Amino acid sequence: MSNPITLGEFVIEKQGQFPYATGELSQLLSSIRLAAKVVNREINKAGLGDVLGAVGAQNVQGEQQMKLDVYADEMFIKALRARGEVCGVGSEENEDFIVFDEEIHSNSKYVVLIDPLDGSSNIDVNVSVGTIFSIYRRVTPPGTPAKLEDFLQAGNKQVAAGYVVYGSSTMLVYTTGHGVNGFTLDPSLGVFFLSHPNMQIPKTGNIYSINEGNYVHFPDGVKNYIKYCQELDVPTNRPYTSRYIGSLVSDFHRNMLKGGIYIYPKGTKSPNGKLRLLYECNPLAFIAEQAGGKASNGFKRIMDIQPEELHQRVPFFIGSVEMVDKAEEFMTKFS
Ligand code: AMP
Ligand code: P6P
Repeated sequence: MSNPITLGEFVIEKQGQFPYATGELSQLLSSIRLAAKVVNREINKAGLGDVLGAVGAQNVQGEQQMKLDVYADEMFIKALRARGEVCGVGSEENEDFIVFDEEIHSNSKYVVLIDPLDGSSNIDVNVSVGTIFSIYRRVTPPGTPAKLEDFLQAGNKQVAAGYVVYGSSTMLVYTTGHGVNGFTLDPSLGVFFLSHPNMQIPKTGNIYSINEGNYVHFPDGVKNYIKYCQELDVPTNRPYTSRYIGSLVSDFHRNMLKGGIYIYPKGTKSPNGKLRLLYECNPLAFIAEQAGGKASNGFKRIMDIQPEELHQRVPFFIGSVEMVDKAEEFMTKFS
C-alpha cells in the first residue's frame, strides 16, 4: 500500500460521514487505540522483569489471574475513564461493572464491554493473546450512574466492536457497522496503519477450530460435524484441517483471513459453553457478520440473544457462513 493512512486518520475520516457527530465515538476509539499500544508494549517484554507469573488472585471466572490480565484491565479502564465519552465498563476481570461518575462523565453516552486480555493461559508460553471490546449507547438517562441494563443489551444494538491481536504483529480490527477494517502497528513509530481494508471472511473454508480434548462432552451434533469435516469428501477432494491455538482472537483472526469455523460448544464441563456473550461472542459476531460471516449458538443468531447477566456464557459457532450453516444443520439434525 503506497500511502497507508493511520488508524487515527481513518477514524476521523469516517466521522466526517456523520455530520451531526460530536466526535465522542472517535475519542472513545482513540482511547482504545492508546491502551492497546500500552498493553502491547508490556506483552512484548513479558519475558523480562517480574511481569510473568500469576498474581495469585483469581478473577470472577475462578481463573488464575496473570499479571498481564490485571495490567491490561487497568490500562483499558484507565484510558476509558480519562475522557468523557464512557459512563461505565463491564470487564471479564471484574465481577461487577464499573461506573464512571466523575464530572467529566456527566453527559457520557457510551458503555464499553471488554475482555482485556483473552487467551491468558497462553501468556507465559509466548503464544498470541488478544483484547476484545464492544461499544453500546447507554439506555439509561445521561447524568445518572450507569446501570446493569446499559450492559445487558443484545449484540444487535452494538455501535462498534473490535479486537486487538498481539501476535507476530499487533493488529487492531474493528467495525462500526459499515464493514471491517484492520490496522497493523508499526512498533518503530508506535502507529497503527491501515493494512487490511474492507476485510471479508471467505464464504467457506477447510479449517475447523475446536478443542477436541473435550470431544466426549460434545453434543452429538458437534461430534457428527467433526466427523463430517474429517471424512475426505472424494468428489470435491476437500480435506479439512484442524487448527486450535487456544486463543480465541488468534483462531478467529486466522479464520477471518483464510476461511474457517471456530466452535466452543456446550459440554458437561461447560453446560453453556465457556465463552462470554457480552465481551467475547457479541463483538466477534458483529465483526464476522460485517465481514460476510456468521455467528450463532448452534441454533440462534448470537446477536439476537437477550443477555441476562454480565458474565453469561453461550455456545459459540463463528466463521465462514457456509461452514456455520453446515454445523447448524448437524446441530438441528442431532439435537
Ligand atoms: P458521536 O456524536 O461522535 O458519538 O457520533 C454519533 C454517531 O455517529 C455514532 O454513534 C456513530 O454511529 C456515528 N459515528 C460518529 N463518529 C464515527 C466514526 N469515527 N466512525 C464511525 N461512525 C461514527
Ligand atoms: P480451552 C482462553 O481462555 C479462551 O477464553 C479463548 O481465548 C480460547 O479459545 C478458549 O478459552 C480455550 O479454552 O477450554 O479450549 O482451553
